[in-house]
Amino acid sequence: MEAVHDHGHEHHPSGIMRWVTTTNHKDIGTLYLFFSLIMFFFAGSLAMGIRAELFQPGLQFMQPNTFNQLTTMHGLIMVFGAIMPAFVGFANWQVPLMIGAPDMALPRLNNWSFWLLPMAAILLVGSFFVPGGAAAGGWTMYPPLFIQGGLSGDMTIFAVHILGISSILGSINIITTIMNMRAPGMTYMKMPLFVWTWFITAFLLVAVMPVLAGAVTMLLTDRHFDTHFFNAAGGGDPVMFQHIFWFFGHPEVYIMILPAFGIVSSIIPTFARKPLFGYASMVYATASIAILSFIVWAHHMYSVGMPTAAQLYFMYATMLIAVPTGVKVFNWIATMWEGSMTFETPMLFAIAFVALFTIGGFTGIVLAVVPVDIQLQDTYYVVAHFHYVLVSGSLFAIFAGAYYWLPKWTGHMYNETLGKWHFWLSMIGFNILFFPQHFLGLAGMPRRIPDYALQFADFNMISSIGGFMFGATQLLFVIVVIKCVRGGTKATAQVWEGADTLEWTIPSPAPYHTFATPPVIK
Ligand code: CU1
Repeated sequence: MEAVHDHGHEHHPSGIMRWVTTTNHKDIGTLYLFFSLIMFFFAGSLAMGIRAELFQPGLQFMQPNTFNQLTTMHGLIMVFGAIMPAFVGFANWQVPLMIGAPDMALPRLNNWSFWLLPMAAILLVGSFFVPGGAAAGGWTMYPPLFIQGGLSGDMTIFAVHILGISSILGSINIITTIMNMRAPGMTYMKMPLFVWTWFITAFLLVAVMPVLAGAVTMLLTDRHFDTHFFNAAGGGDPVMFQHIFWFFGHPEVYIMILPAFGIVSSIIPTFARKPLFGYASMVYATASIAILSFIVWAHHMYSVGMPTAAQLYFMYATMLIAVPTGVKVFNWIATMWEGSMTFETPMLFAIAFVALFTIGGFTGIVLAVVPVDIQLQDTYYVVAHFHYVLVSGSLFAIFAGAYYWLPKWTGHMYNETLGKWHFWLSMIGFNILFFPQHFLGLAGMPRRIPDYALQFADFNMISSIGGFMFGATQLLFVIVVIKCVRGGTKATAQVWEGADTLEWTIPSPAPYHTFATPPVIK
């Protein structure tokens, strides 16, 4: 019998070929996470350029067109290159472990999903260096501006196509894995919340990435074959692009936040030493947010001249999202309530997430109000709003998850002192950077301009100082990761005192024996 099964040694490529040919979900997760980190620093350095230009009025050390390209590329690369791949990296590492699967359902497709990304990144980053300037249209790629220009716009469009293919393939893999490869006994309502949030996110991606692909394909044919989809002179309608783009764009916001909810819902119970409060309501709230995200898109375009009835509809529908989101915030607070909390770096980032993401949520409700939005649209208030959602929301959750799972991924504890410095400097730098932008927006400072009137000078300088502080602080994170990968204290199987070894596959809510102190049932 032995001989029958002896196929000799399997061939395992080493060096770079290991990473090119890998089908292992952990390897691919690592690839996604490192790719995301590189893109984060590239897009972040563009933001440093933006804050340098806006440090004082009248500086103008770059061409206005270059400044516009910085905002476009900063947005596109952060969204598609940094935030989304980071969450896919978390999914690759954690989803199979959490549901007790040996790997992803489609390992070769998984490899291809990742390796499409560097190709898209080369196109996207390369579009920056070719003649054109069409990429100055902003990350939303609105016509008519985006219809003009040369090669750079085509490269951006093609990059978006490839990124979309990568996202769709990755999502099919995640859905297939979760539906088919759960360990016996792992019913849907026992899955850890991180798995649930990614399950729902994957459906959002499959639904809306083709919509974006359609929108940019129509842009492409408008650019080259005069199809006039969005050209009013040829009978087309530029507003139609905005409708199609935001039908993708609003669910995209939730694609970048639902996995963050899942990460935070994993971390808070561990460091509060209590099971997650309201597990089922968390699942239903996530699903409600996902469904509502499809029917609110035109809140991004109140000023295009929609009828009042449509404006009212989109206003009330948008406000409705605050209900399931509020359920989540209260559940996180209830989880911490009377818990025996400790404040290691993952917990600090998770708590900051709950506090600061909620500020971004509140300003979202402010902006949902039609007459308010008509005043504030295209001002820095909007910039402040979505950076509270995406930086102190998505990014802080990514940091929280990275610190939480680094010991699991590398086998070593990270340096807690450096982690805490990273957290506090990020927390302070972030708020100095973005809080004053609310005031700038309320005072009427428009977004996407390379210069501004004198009355905006003070808050811009404060914002830029916060920006440089926040940017420089992120180098600490790289040091933490490198030190952790290379060595350090061996991580125990338990890792965190609040969670036992079963933490990686336990159903959520966890059975009582998962926690150091059993919860008191009153
Ligand atoms: Cu939206």
